[in-house]
Amino acid sequence: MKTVKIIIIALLAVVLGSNSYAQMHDHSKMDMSKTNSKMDMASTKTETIKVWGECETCQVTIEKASKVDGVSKANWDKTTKLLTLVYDPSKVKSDDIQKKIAAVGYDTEKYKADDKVYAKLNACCKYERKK
Ligand SMILES: [Cu+2]
Repeated sequence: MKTVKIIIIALLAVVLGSNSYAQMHDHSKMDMSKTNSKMDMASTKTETIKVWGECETCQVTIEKASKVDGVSKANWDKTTKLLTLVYDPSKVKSDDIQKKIAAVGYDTEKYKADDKVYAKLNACCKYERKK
């Protein structure tokens, strides 16, 4: 009985594992076409802006701050420091999103975070500030 359970669990793990892999795989493939069709339909804009930051905590904070009304996608890469935004320009402006990010302590291309807010960031998040 015990062995059966183990086999079932092992099988489940394999099935689930390959499933999520397939989904991830499909997702990346579909992503391009999705973005394109979305652009045609709802006239969304894809924009990449530089946002200064350090780690995963920064990523969470930056992406959370970016997701204002009209933003359908916000992905920040801690290595490249690039934030990819997909948003509806009729609802929100890039500047508004950048202001939100600056408000939580992160410098963007156009807006600088308040020194006081920056000072309150976690030690690991103290990125090197732009001049
Ligand atoms: Cu951080």
